[in-house]
Amino acid sequence: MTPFSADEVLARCDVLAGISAATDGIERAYLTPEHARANWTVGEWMDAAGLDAWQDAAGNQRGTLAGPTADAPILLLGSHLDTVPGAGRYDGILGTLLAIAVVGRLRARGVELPFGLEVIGFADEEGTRFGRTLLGSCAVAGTWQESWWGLRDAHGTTVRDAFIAFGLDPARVGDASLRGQSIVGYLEAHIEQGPLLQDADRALGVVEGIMGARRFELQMTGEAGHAGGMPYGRRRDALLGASEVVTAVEALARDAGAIGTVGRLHAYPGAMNVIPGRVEFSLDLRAETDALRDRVWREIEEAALKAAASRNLAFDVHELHAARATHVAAPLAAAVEAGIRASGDAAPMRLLSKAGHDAMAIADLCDYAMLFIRCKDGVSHHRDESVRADDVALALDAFEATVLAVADAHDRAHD
Ligand code: HGY
Ligand code: MN
Ligand code: MN
Repeated sequence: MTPFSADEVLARCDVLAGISAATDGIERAYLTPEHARANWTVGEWMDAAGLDAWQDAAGNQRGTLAGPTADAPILLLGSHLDTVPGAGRYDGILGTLLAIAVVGRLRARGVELPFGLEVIGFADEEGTRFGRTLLGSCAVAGTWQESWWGLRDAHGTTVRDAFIAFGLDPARVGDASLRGQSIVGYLEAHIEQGPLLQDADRALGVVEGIMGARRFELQMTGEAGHAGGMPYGRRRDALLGASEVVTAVEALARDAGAIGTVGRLHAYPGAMNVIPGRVEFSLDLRAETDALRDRVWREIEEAALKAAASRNLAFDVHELHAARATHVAAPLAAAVEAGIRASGDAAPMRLLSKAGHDAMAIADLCDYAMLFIRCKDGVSHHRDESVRADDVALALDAFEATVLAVADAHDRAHD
């Protein structure tokens, strides 16, 4: 197989797909044995591309290529290596492996850049294990929060204990941060996770910005009771209250042009002949602006309190995650556009990302831009995620040309 080719990138996606805690779709969560194996494997590929591979203090897999001088700035490239449960093989993974291949190609051609390069395979973008997303990229951005040490996974293990079990020292998490360093920007390639490129018959697109998101754990509490004996008028059925919220989420978000999803719901005690006394459920809420997202949340909360009051239930809210809507930096987006043009598309399509990305955390550290790659029927967060090999070849050309365009712009600015 040709080194640093699209075929090699795709074969590596297949290799990583085999590093999974589950067999029905891929599952690779933060600070697990699968995470360690993926980092090790990707580290080998980083080394082969000429990068110095290392794992940082938050478990991100990084590869560094020194710049022309000791004080040269660095351009960051990357995406994430963790997955949702039941994942496909390209979300995050493809962008990380494209970045490594681009570095390999530039080195093989002896290209000299005016900055150093760092490829980062972020360790926790999805928030699969601890609920709070973007832990890896926040560590790199220097925005790690002390309160996250106490977050627990489904088995009650805290982030702190998981760090120690993984061989990381919680006291050193700050070492992962790039704050204070001279950084040119961050570039991320990612599958679109929506159908717009396919519908427009485009292989690639340039991202304009990323929707703001909030995630909540919600709870309705009523009273468990006998499914036969307890008359309707005296029931305090928490699942009926939660169900009203689930449908209100769709109606309110849809009307407002936002997106709301209840992806998880557990009723307790969870028996066929017991009225559900308590329900825990999640809410993922996204919108183009933070103001819109926050307005829709207030409407959802109001609807939930109303449903709770009418059924004599208690409604509780725990916010797990909030990420502001961000916009790409125009000069870096222009480089992505130039990259796509160099790959043969004279008028690149622009899109807003409805999916979250490490770039939204890295936006607190430096400018960013993103390249989107068509995925079949927009399917993602599903085992059937699929990309075309010719699209990946175009993405590789475009991403390499993007780095060269950033270098040109950097040279022009510093001449
Ligand atoms: O959920 C998201 O938007 C991302 O795929 N983590
Ligand atoms: Mn994802
Ligand atoms: Mn992703």
